[in-house]
Amino acid sequence: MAEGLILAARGSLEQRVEALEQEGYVFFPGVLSGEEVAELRCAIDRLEARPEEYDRHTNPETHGFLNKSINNVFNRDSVFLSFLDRPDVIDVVEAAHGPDCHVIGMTAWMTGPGRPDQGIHVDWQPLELPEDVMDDPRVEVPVYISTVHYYLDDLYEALGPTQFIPGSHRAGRVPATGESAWRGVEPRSIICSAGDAVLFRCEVWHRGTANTSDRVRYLLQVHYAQRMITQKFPPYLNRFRFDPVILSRATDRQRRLLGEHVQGNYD
Ligand SMILES: O=C(O)CCC(=O)C(=O)O
Ligand SMILES: [Fe+2]
Repeated sequence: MAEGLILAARGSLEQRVEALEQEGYVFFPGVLSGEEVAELRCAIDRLEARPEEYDRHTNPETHGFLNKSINNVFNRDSVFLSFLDRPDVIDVVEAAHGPDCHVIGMTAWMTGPGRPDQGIHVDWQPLELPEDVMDDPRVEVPVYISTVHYYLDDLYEALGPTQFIPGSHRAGRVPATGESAWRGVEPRSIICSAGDAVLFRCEVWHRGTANTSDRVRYLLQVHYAQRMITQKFPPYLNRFRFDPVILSRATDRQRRLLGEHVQGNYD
């Protein structure tokens, strides 16, 4: 069984940003109340896949397991709006990506029994650098993209927790196929409680693991980036439309995170 990920809560903003930069992830215990977790799970149950928005919904009968992933759920139900800028989490995100950062996606995800292990991967490798360059303490690669996972279950090994290899963003490269450790550090499972969250940078090596339980795992992912990195709101060629009722409920900060920027370079 994989060793558990060290889930140290960091007390200050500086410590949280440092953990994201140095370890590749930062843990936020108890961000959501039990009621919020229950409300989100119900909202996720209600969502229906729209293929033109690149949603997926496969069933055990046809594909061996349930896999429902719905994109940009901030545009589906106003219950998701507050996940654009949860207190504490958003402070770390803005410190890492800059005060003009934005959301590039928000995915609600249900993974059912039979979901297999993912391969160890990075979500994006912004640049590749030789290991000896990465080892030089003067080299600090900016955090270009990060993702926060809001876990909506009490995690245990059989439910298929996410695994991270702490520090592996400093590899300066993507893992080779089948490569399952970096410098002797094995993937560690995030065994946390419903309502906890983890924010991680895109180049940390990680994976989702097999669901060998008889239950469905519920997860909300929010993806953030520096403003210069494009938002991913399909359907493309300007066919994505914000829901006017939901948008009318968004705060100024939430609107900026959704892309309402002041004019800048290239605008
Ligand atoms: O399912 C998970 O816990 C992680 C998923 C993931 O890393 C991905 O799909 O890129
Ligand atoms: Fe991933």
